[in-house]
Amino acid sequence: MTAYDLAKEQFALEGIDTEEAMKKLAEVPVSVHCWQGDDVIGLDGAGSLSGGIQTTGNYPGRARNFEELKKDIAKAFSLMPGKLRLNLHASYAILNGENVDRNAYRPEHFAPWVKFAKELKLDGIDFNPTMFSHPMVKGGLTLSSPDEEVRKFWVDHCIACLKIAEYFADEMGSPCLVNIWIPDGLKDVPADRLTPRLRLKDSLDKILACGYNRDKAVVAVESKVFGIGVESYTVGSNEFYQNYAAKNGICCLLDNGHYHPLEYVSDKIPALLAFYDKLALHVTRGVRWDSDHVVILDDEIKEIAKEIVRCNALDKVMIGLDYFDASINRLSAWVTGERSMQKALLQALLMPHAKLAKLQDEGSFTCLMAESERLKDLPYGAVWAEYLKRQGKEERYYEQISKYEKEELSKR
Ligand code: RNT
Ligand code: ZN
Repeated sequence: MTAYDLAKEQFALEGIDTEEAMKKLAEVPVSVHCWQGDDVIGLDGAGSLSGGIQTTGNYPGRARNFEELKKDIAKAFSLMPGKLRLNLHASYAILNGENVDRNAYRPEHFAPWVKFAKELKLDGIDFNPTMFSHPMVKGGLTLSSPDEEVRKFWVDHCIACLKIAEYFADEMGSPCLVNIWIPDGLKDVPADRLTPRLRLKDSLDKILACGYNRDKAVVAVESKVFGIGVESYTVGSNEFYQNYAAKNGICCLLDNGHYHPLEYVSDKIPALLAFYDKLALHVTRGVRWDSDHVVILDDEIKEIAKEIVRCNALDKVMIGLDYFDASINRLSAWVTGERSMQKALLQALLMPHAKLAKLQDEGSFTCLMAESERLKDLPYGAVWAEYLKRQGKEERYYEQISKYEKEELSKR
């Protein structure tokens, strides 16, 4: 008997079908962010990283152009199990020397990405307007700026992004998530908290009124608690966007680095699912703040995965990764994060949620705790190894990454 056969039997005793779990896992799309590969610098050369976000470290081998980024993504994706999507930022437009600014980007600027995504047989492409690292971010403000010209520029950018998203949806045969995140905020105590929010509201209204196709482009808004240099006030706060999304029939995107350290996105998922058909995630690992560390199999990611599974929301929660670590091999960062997400989902799929929920409802809390702790010892690892085997992936990926580092990254 193999380790998997034994594990299968052991899980069956708990009423869990490991085959079913692996089948479900293989169908859950995870959207992998392109920006881990080049420290969020982008390809449109508009400016150095701004917006209160930061990559730290200067591990050698950063992708410096489209060709290198594609090569790295292809290599990293080849080591990831499961169904993959590519999450692009508008700053990754392929302009080929054309003098065009972000307010006028067109689908053709992303055609090479579509070609690449098709070559990799990806499930779809997701998209993000890039409202940072650009001279039209004035005083740290974009969609909430008091400067009409600045606001219009970024409204037009978002509208351009919606057109590009429709193109992605058509080409890939899968709706494209368009996630709006802005860095707008203030370093010090505001004199007016309302007006910038009203301007943001008006900008969003203008964007949504452009007449985009809601079946093709799924718009989400991503809130934040604070950024570096914008510690005192964030225009697009959680309450602002949740209310905006609810009133306008769009989605919330929850980034688990964007809340106070004792607030948990795992708890927010079921709260929002009580009201929304869909919601989106940026899965990251905040260490003390929104530090964007690589996702590992820690307690919160397990809890997030559990909520998605036990709320029966695998088709409602759009899972995306968002972190950028420049202190370690960037491909390894990608693969470790994606595999951790998959592992967390697998563990969640291998839990007897109905039984545990029943214990909760019966008030059998002693039993609930004892059982929950006992279940932690089930042989998840054997099922994971079997899943990888069936996906044609090896358990160890470091060797391959280190080989790629020697042959490719070290020459950059
Ligand atoms: C920033 C947000 C945002 C970015 C990416 C690059 O705090 O998390 O999602 O990380 O868009
Ligand atoms: Zn994010």
